[in-house]
Amino acid sequence: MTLSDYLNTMKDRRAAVLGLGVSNRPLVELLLDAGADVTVRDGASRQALGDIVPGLEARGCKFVLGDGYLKDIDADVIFRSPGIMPHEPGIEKAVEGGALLTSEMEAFFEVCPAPIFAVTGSDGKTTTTTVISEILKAAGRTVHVGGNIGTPLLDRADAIHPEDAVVLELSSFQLMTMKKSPSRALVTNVAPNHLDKHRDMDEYVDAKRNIFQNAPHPEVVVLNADNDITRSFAKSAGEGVRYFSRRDIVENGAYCRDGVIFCSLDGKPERIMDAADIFIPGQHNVENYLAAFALLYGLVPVEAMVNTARTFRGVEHRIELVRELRGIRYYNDSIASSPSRTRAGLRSFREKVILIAGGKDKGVPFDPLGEDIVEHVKVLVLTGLTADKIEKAALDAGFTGPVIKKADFKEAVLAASSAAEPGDTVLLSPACTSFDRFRNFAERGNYFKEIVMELQ
Ligand code: UMA
Repeated sequence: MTLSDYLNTMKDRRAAVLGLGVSNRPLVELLLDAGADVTVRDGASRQALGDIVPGLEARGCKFVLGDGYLKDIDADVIFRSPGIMPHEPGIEKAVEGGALLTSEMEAFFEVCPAPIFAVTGSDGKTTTTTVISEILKAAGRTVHVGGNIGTPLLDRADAIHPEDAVVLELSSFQLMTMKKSPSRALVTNVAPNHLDKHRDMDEYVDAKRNIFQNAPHPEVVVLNADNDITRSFAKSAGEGVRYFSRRDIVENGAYCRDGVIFCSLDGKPERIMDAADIFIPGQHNVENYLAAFALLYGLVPVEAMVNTARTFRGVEHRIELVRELRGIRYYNDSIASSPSRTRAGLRSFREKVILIAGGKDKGVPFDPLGEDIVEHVKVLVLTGLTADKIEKAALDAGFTGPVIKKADFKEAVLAASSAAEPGDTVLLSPACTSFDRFRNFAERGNYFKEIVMELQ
């Protein structure tokens, strides 16, 4: 089915769009263009959603906002945002009444003409998703990257060709109600996560498993052999199971032995490269490459895998290694403009880091970030309008390390650098937007890189 076919089925139908965030904004436009009767429901206020509301109202879109936004959903089709759980009573009631529950991502699976390579997992999925897309590009494919990584693709489906490749990062929230499987699927690892949203760990694990469970199964399903939960997925993953492992030799998939990476199919190993030649540092990145290699081995030339690993420097502004100076590594994670993104950034380092955070307040609480600061931060350097709030969250959570506050961004970076010793990691991951001092996160990240490159 093409996107136009899909949208034609929505003409004159009642569509309830739950949540007007990143995923659903382009969807609402498409549905209005298609002549659907659209009602947006969002827990946020009209004021918080901003200018977009009057613009859509002028086009006939209806709104139910604030408390009670999921009450009395009267719709043929419900499009759920990832952050709104399908077991909300209002949604369950509407589904019992005959409404079809779907999402922007599920609609994309219906209409996508190209093979989909989908990645999920508790950690490492963004880097692995990006590495897969880079390898496919190196192999000459036109690649479209989206999903939880931040880009909805539904409105671009018409520009995707069958010979292209689509690489998606999928969260448990997106997978919960998924009814189709991708062409190739990868689960990096599963560890407790998002238990504030999911009813329990089983629901979270089931959501992850749903990346490959729908028939037909993917032709290849890559699982982490070193992770008990994903290893146990093999029995329900169909015929195409491959593994990746840093510990053991695997018959099908990718593994690392004495610092050398091998890929293997039916027990026939091929030497791929030395793990030390992977440009982006850290054992977790060796795992990310093993996972990507296991997914793509046999489909792309080995040369494309090796060249990518040797040269890909990471995603700009996303845990981007800027420089190593006197044994101190500087990372730019300026894209982390919310506490949840900074928490994810912190968790991608094994060692405690020197964190530079702060910026403009979005009104999101910093308390959960406080816990991660206790666990993952050695020295906390704060700058910007939110410095006091982040300090309070860290101290309330029990942080006992040094806190350095500098009003000036450059001084904050220099202070972080002075506090660092050989072997340390300095991470800019602000947990806030940049709008108190910069035009956007890219400007902030570039300025950080400039300061770091000038360090003597
Ligand atoms: N909303 C409600 N009620 C709720 C939750 C949200 O009304 O219970 C409303 C909010 O007011 C907001 C709207 O729903 O206006 C949308 O919010 P959302 O955050 O659910 O969805 P999107 O903005 O569409 O963003 C989602 C992902 N967010 C979540 O899964 C929570 C984004 O991942 C993703 O990049 C985007 O879709 C792209 O399609 C973010 C994330 O933190 C980065 N993901 C989690 C993670 O990576 O750990 C899963």
